[in-house]
Amino acid sequence: MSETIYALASAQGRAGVAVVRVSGQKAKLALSQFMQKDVPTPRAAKLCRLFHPQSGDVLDDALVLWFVAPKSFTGEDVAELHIHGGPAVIEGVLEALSSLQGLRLAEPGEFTRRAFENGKLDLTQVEGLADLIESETEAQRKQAQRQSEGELGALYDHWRNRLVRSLAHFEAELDFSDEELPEDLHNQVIDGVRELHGAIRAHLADGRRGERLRNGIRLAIIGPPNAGKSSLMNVLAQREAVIVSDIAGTTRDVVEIHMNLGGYPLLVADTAGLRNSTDEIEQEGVRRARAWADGADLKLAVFDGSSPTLFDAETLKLLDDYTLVAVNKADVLGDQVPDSLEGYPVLSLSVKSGAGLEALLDQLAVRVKEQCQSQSEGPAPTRARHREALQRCDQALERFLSRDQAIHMGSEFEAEDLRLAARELGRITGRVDVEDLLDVIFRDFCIGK
Ligand SMILES: Nc1nc2c(ncn2[C@@H]2O[C@H](COP(=O)(O)OP(=O)(O)OP(=O)(O)O)[C@@H](O)[C@H]2O)c(=O)[nH]1
Ligand SMILES: [Mg+2]
Repeated sequence: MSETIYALASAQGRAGVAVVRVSGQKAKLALSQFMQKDVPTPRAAKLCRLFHPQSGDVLDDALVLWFVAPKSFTGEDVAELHIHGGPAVIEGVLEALSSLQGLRLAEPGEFTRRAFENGKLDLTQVEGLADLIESETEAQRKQAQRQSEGELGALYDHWRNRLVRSLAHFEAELDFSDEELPEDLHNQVIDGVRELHGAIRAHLADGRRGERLRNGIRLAIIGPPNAGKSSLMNVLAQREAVIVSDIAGTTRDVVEIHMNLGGYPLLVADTAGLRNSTDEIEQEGVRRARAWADGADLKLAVFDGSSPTLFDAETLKLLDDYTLVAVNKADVLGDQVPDSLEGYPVLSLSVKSGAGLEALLDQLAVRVKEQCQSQSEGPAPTRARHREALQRCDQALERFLSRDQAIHMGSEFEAEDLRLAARELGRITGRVDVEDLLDVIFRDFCIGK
């Protein structure tokens, strides 16, 4: 019998309401002792006075919810106490719970672990729930919500079931004679696996959109010194986040800010102006600028409209398909800003007057959306863990299919590849071989901390 656990389910600190959750076989006894009467009707809020089970002192007036196993978050009997959210009230209730025999404080993530172990959630749903709690923008919330509802897990389960069926048919071929099996079974298995392989390939070819949306798009502002990169950064941050000056080479460190652009999360970095310098610290700044730009999802190249060279060579070298080009200080240049540069459309910008800023943000929003939005209707993998398992599944299917064409006969060897592929899909949802994954997934999970 697992122990009964309790913990503050809401955040630490003062608030109007705090929620304490109790889960396990002793939850019913604990709740009735707190209420000094029978537990209320399940799944209906009940306002009642809570007493200390030992001293009989009044603890608080609370809204109590009672859930009977298995219809609860953890799948066990669960009591939820919605108490006043002051530190002393919370402390008093937790202390009173600790005074009851057979109850103990939950480990971080333990409620969710029990929900998983009792089959209430699969691993992708657990991750989706964690992402929902972490989500900061609308698009992130939507993705996390879909995942926590089980959309991604259901897809992988469906694929896994198809593979297991193919495997069963394939193994039947090894064990039975041709006369005992339906005609053309072999080809049916191969066709089914080939089709599934294609679907997994397409799912993987999503350009990491799900992962990007979860982590936020990394945007590097690059360009020559004095172009107005830090000035632009401050406008985006809506505060004086970085130092601006007319001395070329002001910014040295990479400074990052989080931004919500039309519901999509953006991590924007202001970087040192790119130039060859003899100053050791500036050299390091330029090195860091290049490194950040190298790992960025998008780059915004800002050129100095007041500079005689305008398009400096160091920045030109870094332009690629994921770069937006802007010429700043249009207030100085006026209509001399060219429309395009080496095939890149050029945005005319004046951070000082605000001209062109809106167009820049619009263009940026389009690019960010492109990088996050799935091209297919279905859900996208949202973690490296999903992608890596899918890649191993893809490789196993690839081996299976290429070998079959060469030999065209079933063998134990080939069945093993199908088994491997199914196992990799199972690892994503936690259907098989999960022990080594559990700790990693639950460790940082904050529900029930
Ligand atoms: N006229 C004009 N000046 C600007 C504009 N934007 C920025 N500046 C000025 O250009 C100078 C350099 O601005 P910064 O934002 O520090 O430039 P930076 O690109 O960060 O420069 P480094 O950090 O040295 O690489 C400052 O004096 C700004 O006030 C603009 O749109 N028009
Ligand atoms: Mg700067």
